[in-house]
Amino acid sequence: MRRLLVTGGAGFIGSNFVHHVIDRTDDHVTVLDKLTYAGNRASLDGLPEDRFTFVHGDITDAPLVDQLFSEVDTVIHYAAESHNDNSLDDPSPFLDTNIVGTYTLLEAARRHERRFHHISTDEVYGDLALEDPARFTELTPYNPSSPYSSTKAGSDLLVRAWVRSFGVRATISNCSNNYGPYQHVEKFIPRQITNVIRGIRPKLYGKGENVRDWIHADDHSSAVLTILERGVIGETYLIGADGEKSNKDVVELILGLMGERTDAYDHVTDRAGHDLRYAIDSTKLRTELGWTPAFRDFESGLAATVDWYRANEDWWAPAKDHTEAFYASKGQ
Ligand code: NAD
Ligand code: TDX
Repeated sequence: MRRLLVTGGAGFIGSNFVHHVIDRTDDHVTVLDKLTYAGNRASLDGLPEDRFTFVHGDITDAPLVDQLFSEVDTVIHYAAESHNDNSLDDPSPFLDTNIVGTYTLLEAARRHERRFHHISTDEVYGDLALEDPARFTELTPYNPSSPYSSTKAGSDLLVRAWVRSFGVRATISNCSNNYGPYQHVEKFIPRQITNVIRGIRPKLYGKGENVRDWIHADDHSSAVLTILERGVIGETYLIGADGEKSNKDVVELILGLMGERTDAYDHVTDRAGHDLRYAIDSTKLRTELGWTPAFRDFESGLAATVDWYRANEDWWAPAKDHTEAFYASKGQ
């Protein structure tokens, strides 16, 4: 039995990973989460008390981090400010959590000689042209566009430096866009699903031609568990499931699945510096570590996600009104 510390475990992907690990291993999991606007304790309901501990706290709190690192073997670092649009509004918490927070954890990993896995994003590589057949690989140069992605890029580089300079036993994964249940309504897919439930027309930034490479959060979790079990220290692994879709196609799919006319959406003000296209080549993870995604059909994964938001309004409704008020203030 390993003792795992999961930072950001009350967020969308971190909570998915906690359930994934509890269901498939004998490990004990401690979650450290600040419960920002994005964290939701209810996403961790139902976990067995003898295998799960929740600690409400901040990853920049060095004494607390030090104490928790002394009690575990392995740390999986999900905590972040994660939304590009918020980073354009106020970058400051992105610097604190994504940069200073990651630094605080790395120093503790170094002192306590703990195995560390850093969760990151394909956005560190910038964007690709729409018609370009190329995809990101582990060798693509870093070229982040937004305050969010630049702080994630900075955090990746800190991890690499702590591996090389101090021998910290760390791995990094950079994943494409996740979808599935328990995602905050500020993000694209849940925003549009909950808009339709509320009778609001979906909002597409600009022309809606931008492409994202969608992966189900369950597949992200299985990939991270694979890296923890078989990954090589110091290596970076890209995680993706060949799920490229334009935003327009996704909105039309959601509308169709929800029984609405597929043209019943609005074009709104584009995101500043909006990345055109992301696409992941996950050959390294698949061939070297033997990982494969379980979700192969985006439309059925999306249909199950629509069903989840229909059935779990109590989970998302408290955040919906002020999220929409924020977007409305920016013409989005
Ligand atoms: P999220 O915003 O849903 O969750 C973030 C969690 O971190 C929340 O529970 C929040 O309370 C917590 N947190 C924030 N600041 C903290 C702090 N200072 N101390 C402790 N906890 C803090 O984000 P998510 O979508 O689940 O993303 C998780 C990670 O995965 C992030 O590192 C993100 O960069 C990465 N990622 C996300 C995606 C995606 O599509 N969502 C894709 C690739 C990588
Ligand atoms: O209302 C919207 N309309 C719209 O057209 C919203 C909220 C978004 N969009 C567009 C912007 C993007 O092209 O949809 C696409 C997806 O937007 P987000 O859900 O905000 O995701 P993105 O900016 O691509 O970043 C996500 O994937 C990488 C996560 O939020 C990051 O945490 C992760 O690193």
